[in-house]
Amino acid sequence: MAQTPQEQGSETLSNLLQETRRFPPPPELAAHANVTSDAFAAASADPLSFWEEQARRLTWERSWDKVLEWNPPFAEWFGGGKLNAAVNCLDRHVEAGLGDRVAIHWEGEPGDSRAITYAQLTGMVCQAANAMTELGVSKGDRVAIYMPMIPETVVAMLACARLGAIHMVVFGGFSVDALGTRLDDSEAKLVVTADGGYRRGAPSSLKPAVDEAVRDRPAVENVLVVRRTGQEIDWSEGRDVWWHDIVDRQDTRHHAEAHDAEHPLYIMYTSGTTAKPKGILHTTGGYLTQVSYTHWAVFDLKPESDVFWTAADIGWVTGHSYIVYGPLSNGATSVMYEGTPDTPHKGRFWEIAEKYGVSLLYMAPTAIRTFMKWGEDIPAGYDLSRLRVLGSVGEPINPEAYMWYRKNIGGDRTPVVDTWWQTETGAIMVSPLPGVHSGKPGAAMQPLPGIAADVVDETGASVPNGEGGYIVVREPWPAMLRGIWGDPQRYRETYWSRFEGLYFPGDGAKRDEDGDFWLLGRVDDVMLVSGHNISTTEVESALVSHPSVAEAAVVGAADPVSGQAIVSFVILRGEVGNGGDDLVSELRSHVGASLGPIAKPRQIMVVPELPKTRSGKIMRRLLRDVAENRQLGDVSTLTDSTVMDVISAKLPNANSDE
Ligand code: 6R9
Repeated sequence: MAQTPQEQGSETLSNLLQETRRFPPPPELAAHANVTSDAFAAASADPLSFWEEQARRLTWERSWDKVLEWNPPFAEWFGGGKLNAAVNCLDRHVEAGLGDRVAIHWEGEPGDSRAITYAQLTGMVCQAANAMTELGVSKGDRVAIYMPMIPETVVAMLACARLGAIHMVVFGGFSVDALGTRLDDSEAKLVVTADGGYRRGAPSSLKPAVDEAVRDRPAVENVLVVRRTGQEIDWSEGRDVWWHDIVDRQDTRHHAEAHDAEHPLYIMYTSGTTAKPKGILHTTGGYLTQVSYTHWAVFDLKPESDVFWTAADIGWVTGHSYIVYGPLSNGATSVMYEGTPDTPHKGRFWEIAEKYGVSLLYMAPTAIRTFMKWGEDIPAGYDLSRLRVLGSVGEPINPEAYMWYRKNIGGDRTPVVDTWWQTETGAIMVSPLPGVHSGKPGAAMQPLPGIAADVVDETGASVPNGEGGYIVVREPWPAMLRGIWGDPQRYRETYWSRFEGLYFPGDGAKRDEDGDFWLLGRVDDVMLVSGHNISTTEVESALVSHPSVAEAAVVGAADPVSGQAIVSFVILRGEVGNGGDDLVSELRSHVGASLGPIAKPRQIMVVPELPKTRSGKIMRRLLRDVAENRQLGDVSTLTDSTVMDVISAKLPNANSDE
């Protein structure tokens, strides 16, 4: 018999792996933590005063008249206030005497490196702002940035912020089509790019994709090109301008105008599952307030002594908030790395962490699982003793990956903060605080102070402890998206129509017996097998907890008998070879033993790679296409579009027990 939604919700929860391990904050960290448990009570008693206090961590040219103006679903934070995001990230630190502090330790993939101080970065950003002005960019214009991970990318973003131009960074791995649709939607007039960047030990070109995308798009007036690799490129006289020709000759001073708190700062496109990508709009004052606060609070940042590293791409919102705006607004010293983790060897990340004495590290579970696959001997060869806090973002972190990260990277000593948020939320929303919470492997724990996140059932009512449902946000928050670029109706429909008056992120969650949050992935990914709700995350975690499995992706495929059947794709750990003849049946039993027989996959295929986005999220819709023998959908936002060919080619003799 069909279940009620409530029954389905709590059942999703009851399937979860039992997790009883707890890791209290290290006493030394707790004793000096930036944020203690008092913050929660203070913030919930008066959230608006709490956010005002955080806004005062920034420098405003004019203070706000009103903290929040809320006309659901449209919010205005700090209305009447004026500030410049670039000044907050740069000039004010120089004025405070920190000009000689390193802002960015940049490491190129071939081994070249640059240490850029706050004074130098300020000068570079002023020069770029002057150059963009010369190219006719002014306040409100859109500027596309299609770049490798080099300092000029940060410089270009901050130059836009300085001018009040709206930046739109497109991940350098995206296809011509993906770039083109974003140029159309944002009507960008300038594209900043490079000849190429280094990836996997070789120059990888960028300029040809821009040439192709811009060919039929006369709205783009100029292409500003950084020389990074020295590759041969085509040149369009009059349109293309070398960065070193125009930027380097500019004045290193630039007078920055203060912009309204609600002035747009950037657009970031998220692909969603179908149709046209959504241009998520972020504005200045509220965004910077929450990004700055969360970076300081969640990582317990001590800017005078910590070295922070977000090992993620700048074309992902994580790069915007925690490579650029969070660390720089806090005056932190950050590491930025251009290339891939296995070039020229699999210890590259740990070599970099050792070289710069990284103390706070932030990365995605997909990277952690890759390191698990390569084996613990690799990080064991480096001195990682400076690390104090490890962060995770982008997907639910499987308990197994959490334990591996904590033990092999964190020396069994560092807290792991599993941070839940989205492009749309702009900044971290749910996360443990390293000096407050006893971490649970796989749990995002609690909404941060000032954030009214909740777990609700189908009707929008809070679920009691011990039950599952949907994560929602009940009150506006400073870094929330202000809309979808050019499409207010889609903004309402996508985020505000599922539950009356509540923001709906689209993720499933459970609240455990202690009231702590566990994120279960996208609601669209929840499978309905013989009338039972099973989350893909849980089956994946069960598979990853088997010693032979490094990564797993699970989808529900149409099945004549059970409605949906569970189909799994697994990547094996390096040391197990092909895993042996009995591997598939062994894995099925392993899942059955962890989660119950209903969760046993119908099919398990061993694959060499999985299709992923720039942030390492598995594109399950493509795997569903494969599992249901359909033509593949849009692959333009895959980091590596050849992966699907490899998987499809494997299918006829797939390692299945069917
Ligand atoms: C920051 C970012 C957002 C989606 C989000 C959720 C998933 C992110 C997570 C997580 C479980 C975490 N997600 N962090 N799921 N635990 N700690 O990733 O933004 O690329 O927009 O993706 O990522 O499904 O809804 P974005």
